[in-house]
Amino acid sequence: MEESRKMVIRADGQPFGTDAQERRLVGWAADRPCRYRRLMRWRLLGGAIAAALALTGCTATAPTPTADQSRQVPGAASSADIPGQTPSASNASPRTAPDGRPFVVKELGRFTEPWAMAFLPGSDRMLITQRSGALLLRDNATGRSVQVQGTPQVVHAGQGGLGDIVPGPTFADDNTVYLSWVEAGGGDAGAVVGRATLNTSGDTPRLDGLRVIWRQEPKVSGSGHFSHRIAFSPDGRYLFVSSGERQKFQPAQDLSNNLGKILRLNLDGTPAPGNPFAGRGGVSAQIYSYGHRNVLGLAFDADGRLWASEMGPQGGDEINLIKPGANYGWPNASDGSQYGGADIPDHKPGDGYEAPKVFWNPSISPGSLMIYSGDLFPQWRGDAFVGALSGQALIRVDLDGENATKGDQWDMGQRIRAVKQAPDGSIWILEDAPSGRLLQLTPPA
Ligand SMILES: [Ca+2]
Repeated sequence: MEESRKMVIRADGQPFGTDAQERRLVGWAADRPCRYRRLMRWRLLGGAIAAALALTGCTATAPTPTADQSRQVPGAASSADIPGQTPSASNASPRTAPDGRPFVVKELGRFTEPWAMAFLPGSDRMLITQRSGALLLRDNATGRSVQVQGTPQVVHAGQGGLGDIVPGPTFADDNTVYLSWVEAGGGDAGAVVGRATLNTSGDTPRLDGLRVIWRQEPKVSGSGHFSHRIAFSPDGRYLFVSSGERQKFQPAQDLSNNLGKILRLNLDGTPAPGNPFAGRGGVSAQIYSYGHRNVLGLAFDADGRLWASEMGPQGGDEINLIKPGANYGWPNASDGSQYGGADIPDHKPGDGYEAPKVFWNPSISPGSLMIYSGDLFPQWRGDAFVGALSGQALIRVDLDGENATKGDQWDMGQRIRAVKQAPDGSIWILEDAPSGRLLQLTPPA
């Protein structure tokens, strides 16, 4: 059975429990405060894309560690800790629920190893990916989900499979969606991004005209650190993709490939004009920032700055402000250490690497990033929310201009894979589990 297999075998083939990274809840107080760096405000093309940010990683010569997968905690979800209240939904005062949290949690459904979700503009529907390759269209009015046909064949192994799903900037006009997955090639694997038209006119929804528009180059062995998160610039002109270093370390510092990078592309997947290494040609022209390890969260703030969450090695998980052309240090600098404890130089001023705005040690394993702009929780407007995998938590990060500081960390009792803001301002999260819950967070009544 596929599900039970994944509960006991890690991406690297090792059974769970043998890796020091397999952490449970991480104590907030144990974390050191983040360090700040002076940042230059970056304006690009009339300010449409204002900033970039990134993540840092570090290196490790130790043979194992997939930060993501190795931190997995086996076990199906339990709903025992979920208050049954139905949210009131309109009041924004920061009241607390009986359990002390400033939100109540409602279970909306369960999905098999869900990875990403996307609310579809102009409708009461959403798309949810399951890592094994299924794409589901959920009617949020009825709670009913149907499988979308025409999805790509994916390599479902390790951390790989079907990944992100995002409606394109022109979705309201043309139903274009962008998705990422892992494909095989030459005995190796690599992430790709494709786009297609979501056709819901018939009885069965389907993707029409699916075409791959971007690939990780080169494909390499292994099944970790694909990243393959998708985000669009606020002006809708550019496609940003995070591309993990595939647990190969040094590619992140090598500008001749697109691993360990954040890419800035046109909507058709070609390199966007004005990228910092455009003069080098080839895939180098895609690169926006580099020195990344495993960026699983990308989000623009209201002022157009790009923030990213990056999975570090042992410790050293990061929130970064992404700036074009900047080097975020992996595998040469990290506030964490190698698996097994070997040192990696910490970020320090003058080392040539962008330091994180916030870092966690021990790890919380950031698997997603969302910046809140809704009405239901007005006290959190402009703040970032991180879904923590090994941390089994929802984490709030205060954003203030180009600075960030740790806010709240709420124990959710399960690995959190995805965090999104719904059109009504409620916060929806997906658990990372063989039977992962879709949860809705709303203010207490
Ligand atoms: Ca270090």
